[in-house]
Amino acid sequence: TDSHLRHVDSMALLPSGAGAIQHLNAVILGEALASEENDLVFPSPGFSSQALISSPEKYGEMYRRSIEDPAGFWSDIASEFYWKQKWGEQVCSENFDVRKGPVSIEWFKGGVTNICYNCLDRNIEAGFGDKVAMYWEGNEPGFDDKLTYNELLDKVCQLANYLISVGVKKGDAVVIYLPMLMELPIAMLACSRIGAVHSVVFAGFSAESIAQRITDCKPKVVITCNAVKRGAKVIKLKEIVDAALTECAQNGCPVDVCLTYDNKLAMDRESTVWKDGRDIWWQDVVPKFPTKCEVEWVDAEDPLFLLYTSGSTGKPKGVLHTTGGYMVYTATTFKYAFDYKQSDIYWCTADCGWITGHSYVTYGPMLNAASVLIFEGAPTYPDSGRCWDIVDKYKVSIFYTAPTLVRSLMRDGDQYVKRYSRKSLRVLGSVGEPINPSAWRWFYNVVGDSRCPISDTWWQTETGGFLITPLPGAWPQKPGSATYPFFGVQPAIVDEKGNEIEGECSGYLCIKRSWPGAFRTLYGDHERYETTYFKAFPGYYFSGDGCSRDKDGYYWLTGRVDDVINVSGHRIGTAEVESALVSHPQCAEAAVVGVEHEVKGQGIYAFVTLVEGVPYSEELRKSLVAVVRSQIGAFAAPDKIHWAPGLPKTRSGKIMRRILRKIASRQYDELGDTSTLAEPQVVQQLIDLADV
Ligand code: 6R9
Repeated sequence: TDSHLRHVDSMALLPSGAGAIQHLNAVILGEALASEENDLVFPSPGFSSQALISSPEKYGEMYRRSIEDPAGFWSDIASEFYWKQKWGEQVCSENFDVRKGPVSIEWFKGGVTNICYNCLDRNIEAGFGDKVAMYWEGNEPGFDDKLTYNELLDKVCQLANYLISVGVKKGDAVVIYLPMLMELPIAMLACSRIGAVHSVVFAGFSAESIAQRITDCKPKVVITCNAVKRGAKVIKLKEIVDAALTECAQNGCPVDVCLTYDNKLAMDRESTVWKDGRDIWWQDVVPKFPTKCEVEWVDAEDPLFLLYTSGSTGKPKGVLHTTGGYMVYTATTFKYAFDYKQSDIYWCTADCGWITGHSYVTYGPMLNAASVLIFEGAPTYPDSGRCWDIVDKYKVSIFYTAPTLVRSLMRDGDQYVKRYSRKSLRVLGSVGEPINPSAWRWFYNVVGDSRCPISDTWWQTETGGFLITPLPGAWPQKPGSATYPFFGVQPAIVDEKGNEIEGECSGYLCIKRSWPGAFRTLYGDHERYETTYFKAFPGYYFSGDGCSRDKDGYYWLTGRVDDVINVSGHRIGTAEVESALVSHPQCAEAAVVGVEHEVKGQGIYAFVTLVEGVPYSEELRKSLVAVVRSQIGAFAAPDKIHWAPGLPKTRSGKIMRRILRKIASRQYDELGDTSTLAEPQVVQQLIDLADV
């Protein structure tokens, strides 16, 4: 039997426990303040009674079916979407076990559909044509826009027709490098409409990073804009793309077309760098195309998009998601984890350059015909009250963000929050990294006025959608815990040897069976897919995260256990930063570790040794930081450069990161055994130079 099923059964008893009754009473008496002593935070009876999943029993029933009969469970849900042709006999076929052959995952194979059709045409047919699909709030307060589902479909079709006209066909890659304009989801949907595979590159990545991704997936077309304003700063995106395209052309990977949106609010056309024959203004061509475009029907297992993410080696991985399973999974997780109702106004602060913006700005919400807010700007511009100003302006009811923003707003003070009513808020969400209990409580008590459940959703680029998440209204929350697995998800905590551990325990978080939204491969490198995710613990998908499970069966994510750092919810491979640093002509060697950071969660701490004879200086420090900015992007810039005459290494030459982590966090009395070091004296040297 499944160990989680047993937890589910015992959870059904939770609200009758003595402590629980006390909490329940507190809720009823209106004293439901989450405090240090209360480790269970109950949804109010009013919330639960209207919730889609209103009790642990209801969850237990659905969860049980999803595990015992996954094919039946997911087919029923999939049938709510439009399929040109239904999938074959087998709803799911999978091999998770490398020992039995190549890893493969297929859902709804043989089914023919289109995700853009399901996001737009299907919803319009169901009567949502005049409903607002997207609200857009610009960087400057007072600049806004919106599109109904009808209008959005027109725009998507025009762009789709343009892409067809320049030769983009089913299966071709299109790279999108855009800020949070409505044109970004429009571009994603236009690609999926014609069966093209989009690869969105976060508009904070450097030219080198774009070039690396272009070289990997070889798009015919790149879509970008001239510039964007973020806060008070203008960022000239086209210049960055231009540098990337020049490099790609030199390396034998030319791009034919660079479609450039003219973002008039940030920059004028005349000063935009331009290459005739390759570059073309979006506004000059796209609006001339018809507003009707036939969809390209694709197999459920045809690729939908590529999204590059960091791993423990230098080269980013192209995570590949396919169409059918991803569609069913993102729509379903969105609906239940946020207790979605047609009257909701939904705002997710993530950028479409990351997976959260794919699954929970674009596809998940639009598959549910939701009204989605897209925000171009910085959340603290012009001041720290901007988010709540926006919440009140649009009557946002579901607000989904990252712990790093919660912590930074918390530090700025309650007065910015209290200035606004926020009474439209109903459900809050958190993603990207573990949310520490004190930030959770501030989010709950101050932002949500102790009324709104928080969905702390644990998932990854690879998983496509939520795997462990609260279902608000179903059960009490514990600040800092992502609570319970979503339908169909079987988590397993394993020890170093790969043995599953039962009950209250901690270890490595794995998943036992596939779920529809799982990624199918790493683009062009299935072997790396198997090695990274399926070989560490054969028979399981290994997430790379540490985790513990408490006596009530709640899951607590504890962070990455590999060489990936999580900075403000962005995954950064230590190896990527190291290789950028050592490309600096005066840097001999670099070792990067993560350190605790008050706002960002983790900060980047880099130890560097210099080329013989080069003196360390403030100027050199700056140029080391600059090299990381230019090779990866500003968000990966090290917080600290620690000059090191030598690095602690084993006799076989391996850098002892364990020791570096302790030095970085100034825990000098916890260095542990240093006797195996080739040169033990370097440790003291490093300590002496810590604050130089
Ligand atoms: C969606 C996303 C994935 C990594 C993941 C984990 C961390 C994300 C979390 C969380 C604790 C949560 N993570 N959500 N840790 N609680 N609710 O962020 O994808 O960028 O691929 O990062 O983020 O460490 O492994 P991605």
